[in-house]
Amino acid sequence: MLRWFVSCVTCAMIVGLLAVPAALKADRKVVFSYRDRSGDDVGPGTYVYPTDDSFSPHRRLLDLTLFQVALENDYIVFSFTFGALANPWNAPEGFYHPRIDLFIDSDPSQGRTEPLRPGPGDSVRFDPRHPWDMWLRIAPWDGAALFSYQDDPESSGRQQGIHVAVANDGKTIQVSVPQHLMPLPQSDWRYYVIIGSFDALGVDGYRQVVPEPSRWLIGGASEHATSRIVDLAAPSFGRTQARQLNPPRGNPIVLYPIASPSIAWYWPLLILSVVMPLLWALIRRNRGT
Ligand SMILES: [Ca+2]
Repeated sequence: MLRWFVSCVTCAMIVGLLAVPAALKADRKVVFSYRDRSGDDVGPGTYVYPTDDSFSPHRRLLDLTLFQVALENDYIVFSFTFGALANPWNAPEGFYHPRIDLFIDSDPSQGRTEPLRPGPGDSVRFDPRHPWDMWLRIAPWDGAALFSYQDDPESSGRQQGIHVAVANDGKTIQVSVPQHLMPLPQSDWRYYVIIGSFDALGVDGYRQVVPEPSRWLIGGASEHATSRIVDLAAPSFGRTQARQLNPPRGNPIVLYPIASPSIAWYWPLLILSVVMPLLWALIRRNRGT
């Protein structure tokens, strides 16, 4: 009976592993997908939207719910889905509120552990094990550009050929980067997805966060380690958004990247595939068969 059970589990694992590539067969090939928690557009837990009517309904406009990376024709398409999008000032890209930074660690042997510019926050740092080497800056009014970690902070980055638009669902920002501007995404790439509130007059386009909200400023800042990050792609357990954005007093904010779901998904299977046969052998030995 036990042997039959172990055989079934092993077969299920093999079928599951084979099924993953088959699911990706489409014109647009999704190579990375990450669902972020809904309703956590509150930074470390205390942030509230500015009070001006242009931020109505004062929630969900900066709430990342899904991040995807896909290959389509000659482009790498980065998609950021929000609880809602609005365009009260008629930006040509079709959205106004989100100010998105995507930092990519494609090669752990090189990169930076702090942002090229202090937009996300003066004390924001990145996991030293995963320094970023590419930065995709996204903002309305032609604010999208691709940078390398070796660029000068005053550099304008690479903008030519990058397209930014809102998808038909009305709540997804799609950024298409020509494949000649960056290498093809690999399964071991790590991503830092940072969401702030766009402000043309802010620090690199990030709206300021202060203790009390005002017509144009976000409220809820604490006395220490305040960032301008309203939402962050982060797990619901362990290194959560609240935990990353609330460091112990006197310490910098350290961000941790999200990894390919395939890596996270395979680990339990690999462990199971080792543990189950060992368990089976142990039981057989104790039974003396
Ligand atoms: Ca979210």
